[in-house]
Formats: sequence, structure tokens, C-alpha cells
Amino acid sequence: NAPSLAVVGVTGAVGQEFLSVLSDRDFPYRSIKMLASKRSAGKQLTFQDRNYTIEELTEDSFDGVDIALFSAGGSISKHFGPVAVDKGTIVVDNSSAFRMEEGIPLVIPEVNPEAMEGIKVGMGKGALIANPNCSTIICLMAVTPLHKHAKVQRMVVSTYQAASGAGAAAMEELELQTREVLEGKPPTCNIFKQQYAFNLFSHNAPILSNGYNEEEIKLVKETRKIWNDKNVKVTATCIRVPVMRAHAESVNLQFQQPLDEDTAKDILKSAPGVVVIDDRASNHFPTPLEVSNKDNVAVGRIRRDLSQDGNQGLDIFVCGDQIRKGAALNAIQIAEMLL
Ligand code: 11C
Repeated sequence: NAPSLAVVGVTGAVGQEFLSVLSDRDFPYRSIKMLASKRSAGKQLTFQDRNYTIEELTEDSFDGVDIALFSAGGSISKHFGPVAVDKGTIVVDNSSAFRMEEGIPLVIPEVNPEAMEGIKVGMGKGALIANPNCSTIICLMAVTPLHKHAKVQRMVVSTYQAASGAGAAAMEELELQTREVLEGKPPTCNIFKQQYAFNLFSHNAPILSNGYNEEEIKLVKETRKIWNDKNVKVTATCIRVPVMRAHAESVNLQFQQPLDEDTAKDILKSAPGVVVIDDRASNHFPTPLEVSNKDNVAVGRIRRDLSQDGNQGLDIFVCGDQIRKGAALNAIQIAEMLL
């Protein structure tokens, strides 16, 4: 018996990607509700050759819904997530609202599927499962197979994050600004308060009193929760770069056990959802463009960290589609595990 679905935030960049991924993966469903804010309610949408009217998200939206995929921002999730769970719906939430809450699984299916063990459609009650932040997903897809082999003690991450992480409006602004700058006009700065095209800047998430921004702290805390390892040392610097939809991350690793380059490459070659692009002879390594609209996370620049003794450290470079594996695909893989 196929589940009934709801997509919350269906008009957003991730909401639209939910639909593409559901279609690409032939996700079974008996009905699907397209939910959004009042502003979009009444608009028409075609999905798999059927016309749908977008409905306004209300407290009654979840009657009879088995699985709801949420991507409408933290405050919508905070309010409507528990409403849906009370109705018996299993919510897969893409926002940061519940990620660090005790008892709520934070899941990357290739990494910690055991965290959502026992949560299934048909179990007779609702539940909430959180989708990690995109930077965390993309990083841990590549690092976890190495961590399982040699145990990461410390990880230093530097991100190069795409416009899509800030939503469809930010992607539009990047395109608009690029045109404006090329035409010699002043760039429109609505989403970001500074020029984005032909520039880069520190991630726009709020800065905390310790000098880190919230995006960086998500990488620290979510890694510890997903790996169930309170002691792993993580530090990050998150930067927004003028790229449309895929994040890149430079990751420096320090291991407890030695791990040489060749073994690391072999491990990564057989890791699910990971492809190795590491051709030193032709200087071909992962790029955001190459992974855009792709499911797999690409990893390359796999090399021994010369600043560490022996084989205790590695440097790698990772790229992944932010909207797909960083958000919609990961959420739908979680939903697949509910069936
Ligand atoms: C970005 N990762 O790339 C952010 C956006 O916690 O889900 C998503 C924020 C989140 O800007």
C-alpha cells in the first residue's frame, strides 16, 4: 500500500527538487498534497502529467498524510512539524529546527541509517526525522568512510558555498547581479547586503559571540550527533561563493590510526554515493559544475597532509549538489527507508 505524501514548501528551490527526485526515483505514492504559503495557494502545478492546485498549509493539511517532506524554513517546521506528527504523519524536515533535539534522528542514509531504526510508515504513530545541513551532508558523505577506517580526531573544514543554500531568490539575485555588473550597473543587493557576483564573502548566517557563524557551528554539532561522538574536534570557516547550486569543501583530517593516500582512495572508490575524481596528471578534480544536478558527492585532491607525522593526516576536496544530496535527495532517501 503506497503512502500518501505531502510536500511543504513546494514552490521553493528544495520543494521543486523534492518533486524531481520523487519522479527520478519512482517513489511510490497513492496521493500527494502540494502545500505552500497563502501567497502561492491556488496556483497550478503539473507533476508526472497530473495537474495539482497548490494548497495553503494549515493545521488540517496533514489529515491522512503518511509522510510529509518539509522545506519551508525553521519557523514553519517548528509550528507545523509537531502538528503533523500529532496527526500520525512522519515528517522529514529539511530545516534546522529540530536537528539538535535529543531523541530526533539526524540522518544521512549512507552514514547513520541506524539512527532511525524502527520508524516506519504504518507503525501507527507520527515521528520527526531531521535532514542535516547541506554542508554537513556533503562533508560527511566523503569523510565518514575514512572515519570508519581510521577514526577522525580533528577535522578542519573550509567551505565554498553556492547561492542555492540561501534559496531560489538568492540564485536569481546572483544571475541578476552578474548581468548588472557586466553592463556596468550597480548590483541589486536584496538577499545579500553586498555584491555577490565576481566576489565572495563570509557566510551570511548570524555571527555568534564566539566569532563563529551559525553555519560553522552546525558543521561542528551535527557531525558530533551523526557520528555519535561527542569528542571529535571540528572547526570550520564557511564562505559564500558565486556558484549556482553546488557546494565545495576543503577538508583537513587528523586520524587516530594511520591512513595512507592509496588506502583512502580505495575506501572512497567503494563508498556509496561517492565518486572519486582525482586525476593529478591532467589536474582534474571535483568542481561544483561537474556535480550540479548529480546525486553523488565527488571527492578528489586526496593527499597526505605533510604537516602531520607519517600517515596521520589527509587533505581532501569535496563537491556536492546542495539542492540534491544536500537537501532533497537525502530527505527522499530517508523517506525510502520509512517504507
Ligand atoms: C547554506 N546550508 O548553504 C545553508 C542553508 O540549516 O538548513 C541551509 C541552512 C540549514 O547557506
